[in-house]
Amino acid sequence: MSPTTAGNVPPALLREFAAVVGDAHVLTGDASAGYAVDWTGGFTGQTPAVLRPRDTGQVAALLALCADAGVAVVPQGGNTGLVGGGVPLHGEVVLSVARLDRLGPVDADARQVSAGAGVSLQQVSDAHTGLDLGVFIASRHSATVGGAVATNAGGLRVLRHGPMRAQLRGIEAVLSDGTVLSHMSGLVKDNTGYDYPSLLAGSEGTLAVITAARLQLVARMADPVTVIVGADGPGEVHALAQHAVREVSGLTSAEFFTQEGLDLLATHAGLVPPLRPPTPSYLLLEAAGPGAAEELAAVAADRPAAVGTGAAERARLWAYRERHPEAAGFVGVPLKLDVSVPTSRWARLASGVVPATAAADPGARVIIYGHVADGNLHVNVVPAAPADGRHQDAVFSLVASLGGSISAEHGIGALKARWLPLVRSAAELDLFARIRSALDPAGVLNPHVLPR
Ligand code: 2HG
Ligand code: ZN
Repeated sequence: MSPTTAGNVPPALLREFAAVVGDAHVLTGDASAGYAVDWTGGFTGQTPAVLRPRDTGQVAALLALCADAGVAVVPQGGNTGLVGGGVPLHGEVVLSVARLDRLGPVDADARQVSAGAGVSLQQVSDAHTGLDLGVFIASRHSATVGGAVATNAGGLRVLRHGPMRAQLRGIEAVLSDGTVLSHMSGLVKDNTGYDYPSLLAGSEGTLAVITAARLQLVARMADPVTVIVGADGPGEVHALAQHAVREVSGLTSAEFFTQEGLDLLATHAGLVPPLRPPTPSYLLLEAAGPGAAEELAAVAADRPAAVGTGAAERARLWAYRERHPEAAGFVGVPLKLDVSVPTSRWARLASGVVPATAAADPGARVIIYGHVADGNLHVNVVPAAPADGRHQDAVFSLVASLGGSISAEHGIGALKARWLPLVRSAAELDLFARIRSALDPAGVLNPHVLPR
């Protein structure tokens, strides 16, 4: 049976949902609208109901009802995703994990904490004065643990701590038939079978609904220093970033952006440029610990630079990079293309992607920025020509020719499913489909994300 779509949820099933979570937590009509559109406004769907369970038992009961009825479900966290993977584009029921918001005590010896899927990343970060979450993303106040694990979120400190999967020491999740899986002891050494928490990280809601995670924490940064260095272009940014990776022992971030993005932020968000005169490209570096300021100064050498040490000054410098996701949105609805290549080819990608996009759509506005030490570039395109796939064709072909990936940290979602064969073999896609049908035989979990 193929899963049910929009409007086809019978009233009797809505009553069964309400018997599990209470009437107040089955949202329909206008109350559900905010859950059906993504942050960019680029993905708008519709849903017969938004379900807001309070605990894992309720998630299990709801999923069992949906699987029995063949009703498709889109799990949703903070709804900060950028590839349409968390919104009901085909009339699915939305299962919001927002109310799974229990944050356990921090185990200071293990440096770990258990967090419900609805806890925000900022709340995890705030859980202990001396410890922090290794994953740091601009949407951390809204993005949830469940969504960040499900998409294997990356962000601004991956070069130091890795993505969300690397923070994962255990998971609790519910399969589509209502089976609860729990492995939350957080043991560092535990070779007792398949590492399914790792498999669920990055599964984009297609294999199970993540209800909680056991997370490794890292030492909070001591005396961080932030610097923005002006550069001629991607080649120089890459060389400077590599220098920093080699020589700055406490390096946590190496972030790239351009004058085009800054111009938009200056015009539409009132940001005062960080350096005068402006330069074509910028590299933001952050490091912590003894000697950080001197080591960063040695990388910047005699280039134009702005330095921040106190919290307010660092926040001011970070705003130039952290507000870049908003920049393209000031002039249209952007396509958010998140790609990566081997780090040594990053400058070729950054220099080639704007002309490649212009060849497909000369009027398109293209803003690039990203995580240079990870080989990860964000290509934000505001199309002038119809957004019929030509922009993805142009960008993803270049990426594939450089041996790269069409999704570095945002996932495949609805935006990129069509292009997955560019970077994954038929044998791999077949394996994905076999894993998927083993875990979700009813085919109800996010059926339009990733290939079946
Ligand atoms: C970032 O690095 C995020 O700021 C968002 O991954 C990127 O909006 C985007 O394209
Ligand atoms: Zn990013």
